[in-house]
Amino acid sequence: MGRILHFGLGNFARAHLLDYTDQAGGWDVVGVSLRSPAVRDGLAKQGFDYDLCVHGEGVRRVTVLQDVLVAPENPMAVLRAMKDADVISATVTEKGYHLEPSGQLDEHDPAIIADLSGQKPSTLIGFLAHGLAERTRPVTVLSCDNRVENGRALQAAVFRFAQIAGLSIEWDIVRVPNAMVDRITPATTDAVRAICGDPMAVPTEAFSEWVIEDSFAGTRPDWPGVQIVHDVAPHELRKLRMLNGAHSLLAYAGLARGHTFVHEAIRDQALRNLVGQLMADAGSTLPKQVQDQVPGYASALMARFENPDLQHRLDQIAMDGSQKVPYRFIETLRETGSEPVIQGVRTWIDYCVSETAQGRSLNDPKSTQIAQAAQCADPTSGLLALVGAEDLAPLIRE
Ligand code: CS2
Repeated sequence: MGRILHFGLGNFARAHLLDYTDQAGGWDVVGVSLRSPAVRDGLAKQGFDYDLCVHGEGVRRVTVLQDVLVAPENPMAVLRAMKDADVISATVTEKGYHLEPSGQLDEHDPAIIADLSGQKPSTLIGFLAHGLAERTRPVTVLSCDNRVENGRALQAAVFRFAQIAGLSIEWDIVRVPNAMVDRITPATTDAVRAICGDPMAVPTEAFSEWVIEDSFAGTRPDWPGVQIVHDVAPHELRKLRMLNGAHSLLAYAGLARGHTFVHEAIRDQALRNLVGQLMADAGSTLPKQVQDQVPGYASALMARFENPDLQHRLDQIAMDGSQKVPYRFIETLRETGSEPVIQGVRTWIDYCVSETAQGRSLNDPKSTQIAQAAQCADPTSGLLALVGAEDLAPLIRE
C-alpha cells in the first residue's frame, strides 16, 4: 500500500486527487490542513469518508482518506508524516506558494519571514524545506495547483527557503513534476448537503483532466485516465489561459453586469462573445502541437460553463485576483494585445476600485496593498504593479 500525504483538503482536492486515488486502489491518503481544524473535525465524524456529488453521474462515496493532521495544532506530527509518504502533494491555491509575480519566493511575505525565523513551519514551503531535509528515501512532490510550471516554481521556492534557512536537502532523491489539473468544483451549498445527506459532500462536474510530467522518484498510483507526458507546458497553457482566463473574465465582467453564477454570465451574449474571442486569442499563443485542439476545447469549455447544476459563483472565482491575473491575463496580453484580455484586466481593476470604495476588503492575500492602490491617484498603475505589469498601464487605460 502506497501513501500520499496531501496538503490542502479543500473541495478541489477532494474532487480531484482524492477521487483519482480512490479509484486507483492500493493507495491511501493522509491529509494536512494548514489552517483550521474544520475539515478534520467534519470528516472525522464520518470516518474521513465523504460523498462526491458528480453532476450528471450521481453520488460516489470516496473512502481513500485515512486521517487529517491539523498543522497549527501539531506541526511535528506533519513533519513525522513527511518521512514515510511515497508522494507528498498539494492543493493550497496560488497564494499558498508565497511567490512574487515573477515566480520567485516572496521573501518579504510575513508568513515566509515567520517560517524562516521560527522553529516550526506553518506554510507549505516551510514544511517541505524542513521535511525534505529529513528524507533519505526517494519522494515525489506533486503540485496540483493552477500555476505555470507549478512543479518547477515549487521546487525553486523550497530550494530558496532551504538555502536561507541553512537546511540541506538531498535533491537527487526528490522529483517535483509539473502538472495540469482540471475539474470545476464549486463550494458546497446547503442544497448539495441535503441531496447527499452528507454535511461534508463535495459537488463537482463529470469532466476531469490531469496531465503530469513523467518525473517520479518512486512508485505512483495507477490513476485512471491520467496522462503522463514528457512536457506538460502545452496542456497547462491551454487550460490556464483558456479555461481559467475565461473564468476570470466572466467573474469580473459578469459581476459588473449583475450576474451571480458562471452559467448566467455565459448566457449573456455580450460576455459570451468576449469569452469566445478571449479563447481564440489565448489559443493562438499555444504551442503548435495543441493548436488544432483549440476550437474543440473552446466549445467544450462553453458547454461546461453553461452547466446550471454546478451553481458556480462568480465571486468565488473573483477571489485572489492578485495571484490569478498574472498567468490568466497578463501573459496572453503581452503576447497578443488581445482586446477581451484587456477588458479582463480592466474589469479586475474596476472590481478592486469599486469594492474598496464600498468599504469591502477583498478576499485576496494582497488585500491591504489592493485597498491602498485602489484609492491612490492612479489605481490602474498601482494595481498593475501588484501583478508585475505596471508597464501595461497605457494599454489598459486607452
Ligand atoms: C476557477 C478554478 O476559482 C477559480 O479561479 O477558475 O478553480 C477552476 O474552476 C478550476 O481551475 C477548474 O479546473
